[in-house]
Formats: sequence, C-alpha cells, structure tokens
Amino acid sequence: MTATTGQIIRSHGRRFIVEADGQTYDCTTRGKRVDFACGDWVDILVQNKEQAVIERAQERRSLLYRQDDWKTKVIAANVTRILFVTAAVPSPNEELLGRCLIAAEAGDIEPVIVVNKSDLPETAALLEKLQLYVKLGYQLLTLSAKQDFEPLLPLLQGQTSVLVGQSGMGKSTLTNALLPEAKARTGDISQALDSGRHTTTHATLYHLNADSHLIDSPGLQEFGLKHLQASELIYHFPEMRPFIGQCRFHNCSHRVEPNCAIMNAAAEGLITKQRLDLLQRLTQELAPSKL
Ligand SMILES: Nc1nc2c(ncn2[C@@H]2O[C@H](COP(=O)(O)OP(=O)(O)O)[C@@H](O)[C@H]2O)c(=O)[nH]1
Ligand SMILES: [Mg+2]
Ligand SMILES: [Zn+2]
Repeated sequence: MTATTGQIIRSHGRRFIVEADGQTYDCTTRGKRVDFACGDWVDILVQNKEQAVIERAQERRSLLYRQDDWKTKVIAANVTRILFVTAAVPSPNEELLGRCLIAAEAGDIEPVIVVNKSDLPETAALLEKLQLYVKLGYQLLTLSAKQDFEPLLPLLQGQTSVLVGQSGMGKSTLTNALLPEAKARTGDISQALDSGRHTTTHATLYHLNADSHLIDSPGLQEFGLKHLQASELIYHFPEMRPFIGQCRFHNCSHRVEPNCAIMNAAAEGLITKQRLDLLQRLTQELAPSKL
C-alpha cells in the first residue's frame, strides 16, 4: 500500500472519488467518517489500481455546509468563490440570498450575485431591488445563460467556484454551458431529482482549466449556518460593522434591548428593515435557548 495525496472530486454519501497522481480512486474512510467534502485535499492509502482509503483531510481554505432539519453536512471544501444565481422568474427568494451572503462572509469566500435570464423583461425590476446589495459592496453580474454566459468567465479564472441558488434559476444551464461534457440535468425533471434524498449530498468538482474549478452540488441550495455563533453574526453584515461594540449591553441580541446601536441605526435608516429582520431571525435561530 502506498501513501499519497489527492483531491476529492466527487462525494456521494460515504463514497468519495479522489484524484491523485493523474488517476482516480474509489475511496472509503476509516470508521465510516463522512466529514470530508468535495474539494478536500486528503491523504490516502492506495490499496490497488482502483481503491484507496482516506486517512485524513488537510487544512481547508473554506468549508460550506448543508443543513436539513436534523443534520449538518459538509458539502464543498476550499471554495474561493460563490456564484449566487438568481433571476426574475421563478420568484426569487431574498432570504436565501441574505443567508448565502452570511455563509460567504463567514467562510471568507467572495460572493458574486449572478442575475440570469437578462433576456426576460422582468429583469429590470429585480435589478432595482438588488441595488441594496451593490450598495453593500457585493459584485453583481447580469447575463443570460442561454444567450451569453461569457461575462462569467473572468470571474471563474483562478478560482474554485460553486453555483448556488433556488431551483429554476439556471444553474444547470450555466454548468452545461461551461462544461458541455458534464451534462448537468436542466428543467423540471432535474428539479424533482435534485430535491430527492439521495442527490442532496452529492457534489462533483470539474476542472475548467488548470487553475479554475467548478463544484456542482444540488445540496448547496440550502446553506447550513448552524456552525456560526449568534454573537458573531453582525461581523458578517458589512453595514453593521461600524456599530459593533456600541450597544448598551455587550451581549446585546439586537432584538429587544434598550439602546441597541443596531436597532437605532435601523431606525435612522442606516440599516434596512429586511437586513435587521434577517439578523434578528438568524440570532434567534442560532441561540434559541438563551433568548
Ligand atoms: N429565458 C431564459 N431562460 C433560461 C435561461 N437560463 C436558463 N433558463 C431556463 O430556466 C429553467 C431552469 O433552468 P435550470 O438550468 O434547470 O435551473 P436550475 O434549477 O437552477 O439548475 C429551464 O427551463 C431553462 O431553460 C436564460 O438565460 N433565459
Ligand atoms: Mg439544476
Ligand atoms: Zn444591539
């Protein structure tokens, strides 16, 4: 048996495909550990031409989680860029965008809001609504996956990117455009399949070129934020950072306390109501027993 190092390029449940020394190995883990993710660099012990055992993961640049009612699962490691794909149709869910930006800030991953389906006339109204996020300093790119996805290419170069967002926004269409050989499923059938139990923890890493990679995972439509502390949340809201430490109580939950600097700033119009609402909802979610 030989020890070597490789990268997980596919995960489904307990099975991992690792690329190492120009080959791929079907890997199991010691003690049925599942806390490895697509994108992880791992030390493996090669058993034969096809099989290996994952010994350990190397230090990660970042980690993204998926959350369901019961469990948090790691889905993608070492991602450097999150492309949040949205469109005017179907109806976009702004809560998901808000949560995605928190996950990105917390993981020190650069988010880009990709407004797809620019060919649809309803796009103008969506862009107006998203100006809030541009003012907060986030990058926004408008394109049509069907007509012209090229504006995306410079943003992918040199990065390990992941496309996230609600179903129906065009993630698979974009993936297909970028990787014709991937044949990600588009349309209604894929939505049914993607929401199935078995696919949600799947993830695949594709090489766009030697320095640029794309991780595709249906499970990343639902972010896990449970690994965050309620008290650190305001650090992940850029517009709230100037008010850190200015609340009357040092352990302020920014929900009910008098002289809360965050709520005062919202009352003065320096923080929008929807962002304050998001902070308060997340604070309650992350520390329900204390509040
Ligand atoms: N009008 C328009 N429709 C698009 C565009 N990109 C994708 N779609 C359509 O949107 C639907 C959902 O796309 P899909 O890629 O499956 O979305 P996903 O669920 O995010 O992977 C499909 O019917 C696509 O043909 C676009 O740029 N313009
Ligand atoms: Mg899809
Ligand atoms: Zn406060």
